[in-house]
Amino acid sequence: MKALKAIDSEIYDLIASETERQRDKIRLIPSENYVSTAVLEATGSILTNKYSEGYAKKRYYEGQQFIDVIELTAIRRAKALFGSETANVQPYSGSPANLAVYFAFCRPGDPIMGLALDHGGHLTHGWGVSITGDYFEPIRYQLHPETHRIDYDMMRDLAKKHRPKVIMAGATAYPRIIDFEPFADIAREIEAIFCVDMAHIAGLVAGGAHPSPVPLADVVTTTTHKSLRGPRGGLILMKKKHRKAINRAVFPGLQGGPHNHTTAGIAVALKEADTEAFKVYAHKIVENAQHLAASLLEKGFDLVSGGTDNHLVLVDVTKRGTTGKPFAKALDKAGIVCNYNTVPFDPRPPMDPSGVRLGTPAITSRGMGKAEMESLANWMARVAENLENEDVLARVAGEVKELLKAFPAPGIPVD
Ligand code: DSN
Repeated sequence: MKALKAIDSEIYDLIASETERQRDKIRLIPSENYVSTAVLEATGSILTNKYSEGYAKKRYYEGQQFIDVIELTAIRRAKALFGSETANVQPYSGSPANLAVYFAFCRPGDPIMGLALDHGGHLTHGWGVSITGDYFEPIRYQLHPETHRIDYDMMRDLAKKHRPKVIMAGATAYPRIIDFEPFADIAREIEAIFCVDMAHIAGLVAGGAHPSPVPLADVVTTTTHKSLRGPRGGLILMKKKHRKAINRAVFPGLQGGPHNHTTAGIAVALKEADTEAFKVYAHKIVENAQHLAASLLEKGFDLVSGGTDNHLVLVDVTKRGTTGKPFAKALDKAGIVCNYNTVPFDPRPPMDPSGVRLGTPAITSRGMGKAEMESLANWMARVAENLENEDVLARVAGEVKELLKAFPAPGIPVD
């Protein structure tokens, strides 16, 4: 980044510091990852210079000879990887992708249904502070109070009673496999649109480590940057019968020109995900999460639902005598980055809830395995016992940094 350094050393230095942070800390935020150098190169390319409102062969600006091919390539690869009838690769990210679904199929005030945010859903699944909970009538299903699994009976009963126009499945803090069939069944019965927001698990679905929602859902939305390991962006997979409504909702309904540099990065990531190596990666993510969960249980941590089937572990730290925020802050000082998170039926507020959320996509991209998951659980236990002991936290940070030297991160120079 010689030019950047010469022109703007302030931003250059900040990017350099962030690069070191990503290199020297164990990143456990389940929605983050490391993209490949190839994805970085496509995303940082001159494609950022081009406007392309519209869709391939039907644009409002000339000069689309290469952009059209890039977008069509991304669509072709998305269809092939996920087995979908068609795709839209233009949403700026996951939230605009979900908004496009509501805009395509609902009018203001219509009922929409999703998993409650404080039970692991997403803001855009109808939470009150989101436009989706304000402009529509949100119906929220929850987890079962004992099993902490999705309460499919509650979901079905609420759907029958309120007849939502869109039924949303998908989560941001749910460690278990989602059974898409009950959603598809009730959506068919009440003639609702069945949408799956698979943002967290898209990489697992691509690699065959989680059942695919694509055959059952009318529409599937996803971000491209989480377990799928692409640039920050959005993607909508859909049945052909919904193409017109969805495409119109994305553009001109919600967005202007697509971010062509991102589209190219998505295309590259989709190519990388359509390989044997990525299938191995997806299964390894789950295996690592399960090793991490087992090691944490051994160290006396409480896990929501008792474990995990996917990339994510939700830890209730109440019995360790702490809460999510101080624990996450102490972990950060110790070189382990996660986010504090509510647990189901949490009596505590979202700014200092009872849990932390951990995920294995990024550390699996660095090649970690079972032994490292055990070290991680040991460090987390040490941190929980020494929340305010700066010496211990600094010692753990040093050990973490040392370990990471053996696990180079994709896209990041070793020094
Ligand atoms: N912000 C994302 C996450 O961390 O799960 C959801 O969009």
